[in-house]
Amino acid sequence: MIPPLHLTGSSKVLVLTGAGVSAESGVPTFRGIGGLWEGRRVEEVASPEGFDADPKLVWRFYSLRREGAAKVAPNPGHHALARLEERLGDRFLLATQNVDGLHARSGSRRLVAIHGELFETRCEACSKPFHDEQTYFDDVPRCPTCAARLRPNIVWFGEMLDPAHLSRIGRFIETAGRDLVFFAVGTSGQVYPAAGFVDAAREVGGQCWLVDVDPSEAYAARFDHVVRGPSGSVLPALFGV
Ligand code: BV8
Ligand code: ZN
Repeated sequence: MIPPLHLTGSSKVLVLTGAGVSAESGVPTFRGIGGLWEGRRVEEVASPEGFDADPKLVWRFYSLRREGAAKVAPNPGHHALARLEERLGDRFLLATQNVDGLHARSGSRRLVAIHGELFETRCEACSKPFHDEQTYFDDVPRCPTCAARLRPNIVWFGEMLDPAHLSRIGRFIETAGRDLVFFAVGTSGQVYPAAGFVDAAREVGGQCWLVDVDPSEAYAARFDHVVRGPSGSVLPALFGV
């Protein structure tokens, strides 16, 4: 039973999504794979140390994910978020931890990809990120300008998130104040700083909702409402879109 969501004309909605929102599209979640990939902890592979230790292995990890992500499509949960954005306009903001590009493909525009983009590559030294759907299984690609290594444009464990992203989210929370309705959807709330957004939302008096098929206890305890279920069916019903 989904409690009716009551949005007023002044409600401002901030949504944080995690791997769970792409699960129904067929993208495996981190918790689903037990946090492991080919027997290694994802935190090790997705890190600057991991890239320095074995850049070919890390490019293999992201090349396989590029192949996987290219074969999947947005699900009704992604579409519901794009429709809610259409309805609310600048009273809506979506921060995603996902790098699979599915929110943009479903039409989301007021979107902050706080952990980077799987289909973007950048030079370690000089270049701005560029759209790149290529896979690199044989050797580590080099920058044509300065010959430094090319890397996925992903925020790895131990790396800073883009300060511009964080301040955009912080400003949204501050200006919303008590009008804020915060949703975390399909995330286990283990990775910071994203896992701390709910605390910032509570600070300003916002109402906090968690949507998850199997919410993690510790994270759920920080929310006013917990809706247990798959985002693909919960979000369209909850948002009435
Ligand atoms: C930072 C890109 C520091 C990679 C990702 C030691 C050393 C260094 C840092 C740290 C450290 N200890 C702690 C830290 C901080 C660290 C952190 O939080 N670590 C955790 C593990 C404790 N954070 C960082 O490193 C961040 N940077 O802190 O910088 C710093 C400070 C100053 C100066 C310099 C540096 C950077 C974090 C970003 C890491 N990059 N992604 C890639 O994707 O390859 S994180 C990656 O894992 C994802 O992006 C995502 O964020 C995270 C996985 O989390 P979820 O999305 O929640 O997925 P999960 O599988 O866990 O959960 C899915 C949920 O969905 C489940 O609850 C499930 O029940 C639910 N679900 C499933 N199906 C459905 C569903 N729900 C609804 N419907 C369904 N159908
Ligand atoms: Zn370069």
